[in-house]
Amino acid sequence: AISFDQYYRYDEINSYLEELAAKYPNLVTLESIGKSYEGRDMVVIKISSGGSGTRPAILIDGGIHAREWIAPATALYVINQLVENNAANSALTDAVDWYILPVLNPDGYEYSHTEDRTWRKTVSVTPISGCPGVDGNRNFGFHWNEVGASDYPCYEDYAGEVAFSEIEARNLRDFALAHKEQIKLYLTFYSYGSYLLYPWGYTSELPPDWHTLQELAADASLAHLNAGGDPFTIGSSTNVLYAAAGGSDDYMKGVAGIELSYTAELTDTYYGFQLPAELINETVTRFFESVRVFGSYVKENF
Ligand code: 0X9
Repeated sequence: AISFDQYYRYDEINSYLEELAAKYPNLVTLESIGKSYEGRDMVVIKISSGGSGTRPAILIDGGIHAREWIAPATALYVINQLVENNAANSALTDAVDWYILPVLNPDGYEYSHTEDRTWRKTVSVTPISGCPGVDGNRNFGFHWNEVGASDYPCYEDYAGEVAFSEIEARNLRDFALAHKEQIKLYLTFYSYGSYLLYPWGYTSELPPDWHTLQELAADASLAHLNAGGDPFTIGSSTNVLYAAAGGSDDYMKGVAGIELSYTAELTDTYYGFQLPAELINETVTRFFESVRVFGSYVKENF
């Protein structure tokens, strides 16, 4: 059985998803959205109690940055709760569908386990030998490479030679565009620093519906606080963190037209990227209370 006191390898995560699909065929289906650069299947789990694809949906991913291990762990916990604890959480699945991709950068995730714990980027070949990898969250094609990104392959925030140079970003893009009518909220997991961010990351200007984005984030943050978690710093990426274009969050709102788009920077700053495994459980259970708030909002408003 799965537990939340350890970090899992990519194969273990996918085995768990397969186990769920076999055990809960009425609730769970798996879809490979394509292969990663090194040929790993990128698996989205769809959690749906019915409705033939007509219900509003939430798209969640984690782990575009390899070293941010708490991100896939949190996505996995959301899956675990929606599926294996569905009796208690059925209100979240009775009118909303969930698409969850726990590891958006599987090659980098594995590399961070086997070679370099601090790896952030993908692992693709770049024009400079010895400097592989693109920052996946600078690679999306909306105001690409305008600010907070680098042209130099050796840098951590290298945007890539062109927008969507990375197959992982293209796979997520294509999946999101194929389901854009259905998806009402996008939530992407990162660490660290306890932020709940909404667009834009490419400009300090705010989207016209920023008030809705802000209020929903405040509700989600309050639920996290009430569960014993830290309050999140809430605001647009540019205004409360830094300007950085080419993020998946901006793309989902700006191009895919998904109204509600959030980046969650999980955990405080003390341990940085290397959150000890003993702290996974409290981190994911607290954040699940925020996920509940997002789920109820989509259920009630779409
Ligand atoms: O820089 C990032 O990609 C994210 N922070 S992290 O330290 N985990 O790498 C924040 C991304 C916020 N969204 C956009 N700038 N679009």
